[in-house]
Amino acid sequence: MKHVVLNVPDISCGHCERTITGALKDVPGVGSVRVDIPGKQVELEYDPGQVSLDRVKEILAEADYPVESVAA
Ligand SMILES: [Cu+2]
Repeated sequence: MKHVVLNVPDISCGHCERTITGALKDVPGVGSVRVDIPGKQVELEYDPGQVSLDRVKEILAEADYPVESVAA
């Protein structure tokens, strides 16, 4: 599993958190998802053999939470 932290500036509240975790949790290859609301970041684990980081970014963009940059 790879670990990544994404900067998602549109995160503002618990609703955002639920939308994001809901969009990602059932995606094959995505492990744990953590949303840091004050930090406006999404931290997740994924298996690059099953899902690409580009695909994760696409899913977030489709959920109206575009990724500004990769933090770590
Ligand atoms: Cu919100």
